[in-house]
Amino acid sequence: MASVVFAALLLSGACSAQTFQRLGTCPTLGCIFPPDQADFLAGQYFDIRLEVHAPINGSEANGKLPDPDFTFTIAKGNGTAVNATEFFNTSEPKLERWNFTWYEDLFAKDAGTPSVVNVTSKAYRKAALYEPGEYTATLTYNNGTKTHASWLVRDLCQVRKTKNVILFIGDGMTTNMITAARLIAHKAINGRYQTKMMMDQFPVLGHQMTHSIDSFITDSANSATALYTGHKSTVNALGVYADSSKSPFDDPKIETIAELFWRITGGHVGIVSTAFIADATPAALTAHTRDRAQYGAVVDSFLNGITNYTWTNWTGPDVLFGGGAEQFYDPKLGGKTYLNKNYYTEFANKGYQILWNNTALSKAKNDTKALGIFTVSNMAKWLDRNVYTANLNQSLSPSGDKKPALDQPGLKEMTLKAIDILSARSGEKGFFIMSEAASIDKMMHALDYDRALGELLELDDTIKATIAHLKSLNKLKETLILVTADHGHGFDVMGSVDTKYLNAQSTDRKKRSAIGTYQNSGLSQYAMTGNLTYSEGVHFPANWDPRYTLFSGLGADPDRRENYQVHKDGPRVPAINITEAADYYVNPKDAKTGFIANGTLPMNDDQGVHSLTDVPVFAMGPCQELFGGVYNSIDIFFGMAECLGLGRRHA
Ligand SMILES: *[C@@H]1O[C@H](CO)[C@@H](O)[C@H](O)[C@H]1NC(C)=O
Ligand SMILES: *[C@@H]1O[C@H](CO)[C@@H](O)[C@H](O)[C@H]1NC(C)=O
Ligand SMILES: *[C@@H]1O[C@H](CO)[C@@H](O)[C@H](O)[C@H]1NC(C)=O
Ligand SMILES: *[C@@H]1O[C@H](CO)[C@@H](O)[C@H](O)[C@H]1NC(C)=O
Ligand SMILES: *[C@@H]1O[C@H](CO)[C@@H](O)[C@H](O)[C@H]1NC(C)=O
Ligand SMILES: *[C@@H]1O[C@H](CO)[C@@H](O)[C@H](O)[C@H]1NC(C)=O
Ligand SMILES: *[C@@H]1O[C@H](CO)[C@@H](O)[C@H](O)[C@H]1NC(C)=O
Ligand SMILES: *[C@@H]1O[C@H](CO)[C@@H](O)[C@H](O)[C@H]1NC(C)=O
Ligand SMILES: *[C@@H]1O[C@H](CO)[C@@H](O)[C@H](O)[C@H]1NC(C)=O
Ligand SMILES: *[C@@H]1O[C@H](CO)[C@@H](O)[C@H](O)[C@H]1NC(C)=O
Ligand SMILES: *[C@H]1O[C@@H](CO)[C@H](O)[C@@H](O)[C@@H]1NC(C)=O
Ligand SMILES: CC(=O)N[C@H]1CO[C@H](CO)[C@@H](O)[C@@H]1O
Ligand SMILES: [Zn+2]
Repeated sequence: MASVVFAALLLSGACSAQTFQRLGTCPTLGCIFPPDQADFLAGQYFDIRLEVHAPINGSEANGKLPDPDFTFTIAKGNGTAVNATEFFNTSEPKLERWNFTWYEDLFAKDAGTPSVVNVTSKAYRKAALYEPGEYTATLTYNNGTKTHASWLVRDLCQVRKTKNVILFIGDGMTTNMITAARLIAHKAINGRYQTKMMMDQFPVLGHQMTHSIDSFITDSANSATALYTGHKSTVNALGVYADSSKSPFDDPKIETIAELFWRITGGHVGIVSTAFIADATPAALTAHTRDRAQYGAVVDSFLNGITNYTWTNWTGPDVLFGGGAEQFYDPKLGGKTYLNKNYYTEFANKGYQILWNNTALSKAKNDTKALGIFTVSNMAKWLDRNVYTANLNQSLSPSGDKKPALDQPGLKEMTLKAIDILSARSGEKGFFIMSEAASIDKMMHALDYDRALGELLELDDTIKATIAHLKSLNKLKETLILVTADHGHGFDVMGSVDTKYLNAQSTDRKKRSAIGTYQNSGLSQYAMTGNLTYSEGVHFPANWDPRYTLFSGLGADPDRRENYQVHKDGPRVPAINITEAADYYVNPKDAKTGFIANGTLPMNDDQGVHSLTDVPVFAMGPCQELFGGVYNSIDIFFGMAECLGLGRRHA
């Protein structure tokens, strides 16, 4: 594969390199966003961005100035092409101009020779297509050159079939990780598990493909955009297609499931995550920005909808639970907030109860909107909250007073309370809850597999408790429950490790003899020693530090040292930079008894990376049948939207 790409590169010049792109989804000099192959929900709001590129230097330079007189038409089916301003009954947008630069390949980057592109552009805001069927959008530029985009408005049933949706996202969770979690927390006798994960008991299983629109590996921003809007996008983009302009806020937006659900049906929304709440997976429900790092603006969008832009009648979620206090508290205390405001005050002024710990969460009123922010940064991991509790002793209090955040809820407590509040407040309108186990991904990045699997088991425990709770509230039958992921990480279990033997050896090569594969892998000791009752009833390991651990991991890592033992002092830091440059080496403090394993990642990567694998989708409840089989990440949006009856064939 690599040699084919290289040969093509030699033949056609640097513009076919794929490490860098002039602009993803725009191989020609005329760009239409949404691009070719975009699918829409009938009535879903979206912006259109047109760009005409005039490369000034580099392999594509053609000596032309950017065309200010391009035209844009839309045709429904085989019908006549109509001027877009007429088609959308809007006024002609103003012409914008800018320049941007990019590198054609790594040689150009090393040499510091960027390609400069001069751009003319227009944006049509808040368009919608109501009639199902195919459309052809055509941009005509440079005296007759054309770019066509085929768009499809899917013909979905408009009858609502579910009252509620709960979407669980195990960030970065793969089937391999679920298999490993099952191994350490469920008892098996002679190759037969005696109990199952809750996920294992869902009636419908699907596989979703997670590719980006313009790269085959995705990040969480981009994949959340696909799951929530039905439109694939670019790495780091939240609820927008990425244009080439400098501003991270002017990119063409697409309405999300949360915004649609509220605008169309008046349904109520809850957002729960163990990440800092401005992180991509929660953010993508309301934020629309090219740059997922605009954390302050993301928090503002939870409360006020799209910043400075009238889009829908969004008035904030009923529930917003997670970490990330630094985007809320006063800048005088070190807060990094949007326009230097205190967002606890902003939320309180709009009627939210403000919750800072698990005690307050459990006592919170059910009939009032709630903002629960339980720590600075990401929430504490299950393993630290439940086993290595000394690690909670850090200056992470959500108030910003630099005390420790000792009384943090877990995903389960947050999700169950979200259900109580949304049940009490949404009445006949129903609710949509997104609940994210964020640190499966975060701990996979850190190669801290114990913590990652602990988070996964907490997710499973949360799903189990959610089902029981919905049953007790008599809401299980009217709630579609989906469990899925947004991308994978390279991870699997290939055997076991005799850590006692490994720790006793003095050379790296000898330490590797401690690894047992095939018949020497033996059986899981995580549930078999220690407190059996605990592990059988609750399905977490009884012993996180057995002599025989898992030989786990996979290829794309930084340099690190492996001893295959639980990291008792807190989340793992496998590699650190020891020079002025970001040039990462084995962290001398990590896994001291282990052996050095050189990585394959570029030297400036200090953590593991996402992988290509399809990820599982488990479905239970109304419309569960829409989620079986193999399909694309965007189909999850269309499945949820269809089940909630969100399509609209008239303005
Ligand atoms: C499209 O319509 C607008 C407004 O009527 C007009 O200003 C513009 O010139 C038209 N463009 C084309 C290509 O006809
Ligand atoms: C256009 O017309 C052709 C031939 O009549 C037909 O096969 C095709 O389905 C039509 N396309 C659309 C988008 O209606
Ligand atoms: C593009 O860059 C050129 C030279 O760097 C500058 O002269 C020109 O004004 C820029 N154009 C725009 C629209 O920014
Ligand atoms: C970019 O286009 C503008 C307008 O056509 C022109 O004034 C400017 O010189 C161009 N910049 C370059 C670097 O060619
Ligand atoms: C379009 O054609 C005119 C007349 O031939 C020429 O002056 C102009 O440069 C062309 N513009 C582009 C963008 O090709
Ligand atoms: C919104 O408007 C304010 C005030 O005009 C401005 O300071 C801020 O940068 C804008 N924010 C965004 C995200 O555009
Ligand atoms: C929990 O938060 C409340 C305020 O919401 C505060 O009064 C209480 O002291 C906190 N409890 C703990 C254990 O931090
Ligand atoms: C919230 O609702 C749950 C039932 O779903 C109930 O057990 C709990 O007592 C309620 N809490 C308050 C504060 O009303
Ligand atoms: C085992 O777990 C049970 C249930 O959580 C607990 O009550 C008991 O104290 C535990 N026993 C030991 C020895 O840890
Ligand atoms: C292997 O890792 C060690 C420790 O980080 C480093 O010093 C060494 O340069 C690495 N070797 C290669 C080939 O990258
Ligand atoms: C948006 O708000 C909800 C809740 O108040 C209403 O139910 C919707 O009718 C409203 N939608 C529009 C288009 O105003
Ligand atoms: C890019 C980067 O992070 N560089 C840092 C690497 O570590 C050295 C010393 O610890 C710092 O001085 C650099 O800033
Ligand atoms: Zn990640």
